[in-house]
Amino acid sequence: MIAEAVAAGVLIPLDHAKRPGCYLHRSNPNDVARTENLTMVCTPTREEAGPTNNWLAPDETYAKLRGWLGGSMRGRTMYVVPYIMGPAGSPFSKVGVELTDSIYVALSMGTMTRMGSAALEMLGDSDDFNRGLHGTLDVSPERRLICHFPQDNTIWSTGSGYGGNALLSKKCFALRIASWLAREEQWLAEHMMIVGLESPQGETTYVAAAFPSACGKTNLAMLTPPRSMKGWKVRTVGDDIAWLRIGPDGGLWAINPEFGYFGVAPGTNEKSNHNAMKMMARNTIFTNVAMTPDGDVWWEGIDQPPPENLIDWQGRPWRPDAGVKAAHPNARFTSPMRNNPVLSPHVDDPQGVPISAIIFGGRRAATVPLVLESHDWTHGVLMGATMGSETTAAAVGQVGVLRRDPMAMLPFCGYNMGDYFAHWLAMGKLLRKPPKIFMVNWFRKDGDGRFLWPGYGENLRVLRWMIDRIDGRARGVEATVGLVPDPAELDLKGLALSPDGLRESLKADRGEWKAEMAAAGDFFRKIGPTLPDPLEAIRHAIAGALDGGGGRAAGS
Ligand code: GTP
Ligand code: SPV
Ligand code: MN
Repeated sequence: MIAEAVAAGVLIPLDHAKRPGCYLHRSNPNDVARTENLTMVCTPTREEAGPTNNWLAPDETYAKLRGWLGGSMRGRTMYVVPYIMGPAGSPFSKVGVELTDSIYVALSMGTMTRMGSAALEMLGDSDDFNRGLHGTLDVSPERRLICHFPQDNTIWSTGSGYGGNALLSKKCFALRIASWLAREEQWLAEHMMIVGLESPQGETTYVAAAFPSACGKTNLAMLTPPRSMKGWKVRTVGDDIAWLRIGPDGGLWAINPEFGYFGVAPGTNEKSNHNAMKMMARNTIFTNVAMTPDGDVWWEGIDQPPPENLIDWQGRPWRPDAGVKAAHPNARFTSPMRNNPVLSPHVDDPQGVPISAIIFGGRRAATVPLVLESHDWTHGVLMGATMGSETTAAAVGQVGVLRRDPMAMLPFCGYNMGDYFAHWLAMGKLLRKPPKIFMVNWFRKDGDGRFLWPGYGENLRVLRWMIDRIDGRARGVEATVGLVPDPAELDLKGLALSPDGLRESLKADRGEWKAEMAAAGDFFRKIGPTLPDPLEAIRHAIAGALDGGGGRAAGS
């Protein structure tokens, strides 16, 4: 199939001495990221999809897409792609079958999922599988729609060949449809990375983090500890999606349903993510990166000067003074997880790994401190439900616009957002050993627009404070909107950070948080009648405490 894709010009071989088994794919320039405005939840009623999703009526939508798809694969090869999300045989796992006329999609699914006979074996005679139908058509935005039919466990996607629009296992099944199934079956399908943090004493703490697209999940999942933290080991379980269930111990257990990483290339370099650079040294499909004249890859932030005669992501000659980017800002690598040098040995465990902390975070130039701990589960759900983040190139549209992105699931929740919040609260009641919930922000800026916190590997310092809180070694300081670290509780050895800079990054400013809680209130009004009362009650109490100058506002 690779040879066929090369012959068809879908894949361009890279230099196999430098990058064995690696290929470049250039997508249609009109098709370079998820299209949220063309993504639909097709439930019988509009209310089931809720106010944050685009909705279309199922019958009419099936009919319309049937019209577009009819005959569209004539003369093309149709690939039948059976796959498992999750380890084979795990009670967490689910089977899907995607029909696609894109060889790029079929090959990518082979890296991103456990594809092939294992899936057919697991399925057996059952008809309990996700039905995915993907037709590339003529890659016209006029005939592009990504439609989810949760009641039918079905996804039909047309007119796009890119990432989350076309690899139906990923956002479409493992998040939108799975979130629907998870509510029915009392579990959670979340846009979260999963990582194990092993202390020098050999104790491993697992945390799961929900950040919006292109806000740092892959990087956090495979970070290299700072030099001063010898003896700490970071082990990746997942980099994008977590399926979480309540275990026999009453705690939350997580698997990564995927088998590979579809990661953001720009900004990835030896310093920021050494492990990712190693991972993509072989058996990787690069999409929309720039190509060097000697058959290697290049992108902005790779930390190497661009060689002469670079070819840009659209296949055109590029020069540094061209004033345009050589790689698309949403250029990606598709690598097998087995290539990750710090892959967790527990990644195939059928029962998953036990989660001690859930972390919410976004891209916030202001307001949100480096880290904030919630007072309890309900307050933590409020943190997730009201989190904001600046938009990125992972989706079509303006970049850098602040929007509410609850639990990083705004584009991925397959049902009514208010009902989703209620499901989170209900899960909290069922958990006898709930994880702690934190919020983080690696992206706060100073007055000159520079990041206050160095980020990447240094983020382990923040994760260690969380572990100290979980194990009862750190106390934290009450800041009305949550608990922040006492600066003395952070291990800052070997880090060049001014005391002023640290104070600035840890600050929860009363005025900024009043505005934040007001914005949260506006968002809650948009959710409408399905919004659970306890969330509005805590939001109101915090807003009141900020007004009145009181101390602790939220709590059980
Ligand atoms: P999706 O795959 O779209 O869900 O993205 P993601 O959440 O996995 O984000 P990823 O780790 O790929 O990071 C996205 C961009 O943010 C890349 O350009 C990174 O280099 C950059 N980034 C990641 N972590 C940090 C950090 O701690 N600080 C700063 N300043 N940038 C970061
Ligand atoms: C994201 O946008 O969150 C991604 C990339 O992980 S895509 O698969 O295109 O959705
Ligand atoms: Mn993602």
